[in-house]
Amino acid sequence: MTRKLLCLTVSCLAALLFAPIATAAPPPPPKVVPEPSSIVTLPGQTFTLKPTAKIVAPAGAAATGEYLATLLRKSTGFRLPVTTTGLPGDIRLTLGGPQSLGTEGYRLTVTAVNVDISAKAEAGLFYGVQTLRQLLPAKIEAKTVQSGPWTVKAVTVQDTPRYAWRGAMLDVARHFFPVPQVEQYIDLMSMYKMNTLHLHLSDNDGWRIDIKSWPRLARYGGSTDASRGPGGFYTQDDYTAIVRYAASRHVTIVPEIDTPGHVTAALASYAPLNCDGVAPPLLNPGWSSLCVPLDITYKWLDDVIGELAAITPGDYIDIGGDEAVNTSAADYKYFVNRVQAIVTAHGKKLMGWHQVEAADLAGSAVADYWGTAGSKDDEALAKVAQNRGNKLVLSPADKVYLDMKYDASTPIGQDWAGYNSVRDSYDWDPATFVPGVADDVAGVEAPLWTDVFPNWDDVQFMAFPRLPGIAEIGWSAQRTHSWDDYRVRLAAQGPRWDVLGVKYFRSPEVPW
Ligand code: TNX
Repeated sequence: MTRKLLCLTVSCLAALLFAPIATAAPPPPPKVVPEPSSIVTLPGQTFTLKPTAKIVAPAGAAATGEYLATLLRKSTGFRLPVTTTGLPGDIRLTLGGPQSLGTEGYRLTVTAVNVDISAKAEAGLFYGVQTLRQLLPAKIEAKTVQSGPWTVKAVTVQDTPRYAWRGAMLDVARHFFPVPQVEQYIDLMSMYKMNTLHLHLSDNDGWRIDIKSWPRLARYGGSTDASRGPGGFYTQDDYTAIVRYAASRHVTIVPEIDTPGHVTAALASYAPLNCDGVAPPLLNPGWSSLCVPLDITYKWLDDVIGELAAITPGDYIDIGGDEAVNTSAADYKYFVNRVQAIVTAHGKKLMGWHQVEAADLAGSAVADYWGTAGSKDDEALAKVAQNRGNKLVLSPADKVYLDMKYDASTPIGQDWAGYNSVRDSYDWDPATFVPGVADDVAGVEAPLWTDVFPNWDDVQFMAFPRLPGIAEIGWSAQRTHSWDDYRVRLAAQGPRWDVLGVKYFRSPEVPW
């Protein structure tokens, strides 16, 4: 009775009338990986890319404009000229926006009329383009002309990364993968807003970068691989091509020459590098070490690092430093200190696996942490890094090692760090993984060791679908973290990979 009476008032009747509209759930947000900081859908509006559309980009963003146009031209068949003035119906890139966007953040606004991406810097525009790509139908990824319509639901995205270092590592030493495959990896990682590719260029099984002053390293040391196959190496021009291609996708290359262990290919190539002056055979089984007391060791390293630094625009040279099983603790420390001086003399900063913290590192060094959860020795070295001001890149083996099997039924891969399911690789927080060092974490890295993967299909199968989860850990705010939500967004990537020809694992954890 009271209710009825109350509802005789105007406001109550109005409320009853409009209640269904006011409480209607907004359409679900589009499925983007990594999850943006904020994504709001504008109900009822859709943008359609027409054959007459242009890409509007100021001079400072012409490269991103061309990148986007190249991507869209293949599948739409549209001309999509890149110009500096636009009309309704165009995709417009603008350099500007609030300082809070930083160098990698962007704003993306899609209305029925235009698509607008703005950012403070070109990297931000590039990431806005990656988000737009995922808002378009999956067939936008096709290399041949497909039929539209090319629609995008209206949306406003504002997005900045959690961490500055979002990396992948590819081991091209155990098995060699030529330039086009590395470029494909760069394309796929940058699609998920990763910005650093660490290349493991040398190991026991092979030396993969030509060093002109020591030509046998690549020609002999690179002449086989962990499967006793033919191996291979990058010429310096090849490497430069990779560096340039990476830069065009806002990816920095960090080259690694693993020392003082993991060096059989080098020791086999040059007898004088051995303490006894005798070169071991290629693929000699067991642990190896450079000869720490010999002067030639440092002359050689100065040449190698000097040539590599000269063709590496990034700040870091990675000197490895892991598993120096055949080197005494005293020798190890002396060695890393000397190599650090060489790296510095060539204008670079040192990066290494976290064991390098046993030496006297400068504050600018970065440690790649590959310890597993709760490993006290490793955590102690992370503390050393923290006290020195060294930043940590987290690559925990029991979370993100992409050479670990997904589960017991995975036909290829390793399991010494356990199985890394799709969920495992996503469901962790870099701020708490190593206790007490949250502020010293620069970001994450997903290593793909190729000891047991001779084929590129194997690499793709191990990386996908785990790599995008690690990209999301690096990019997205912790408050957005949700496995239940993520697995649905991840599933939406499958059709894109199908079109791109990526050989991914159709994990039963993901609702494909
Ligand atoms: C450990 S992780 C290694 C690599 C192997 C990998 C295999 C690290 C720094 N060293 O040499 O390829 O395990 O999972």
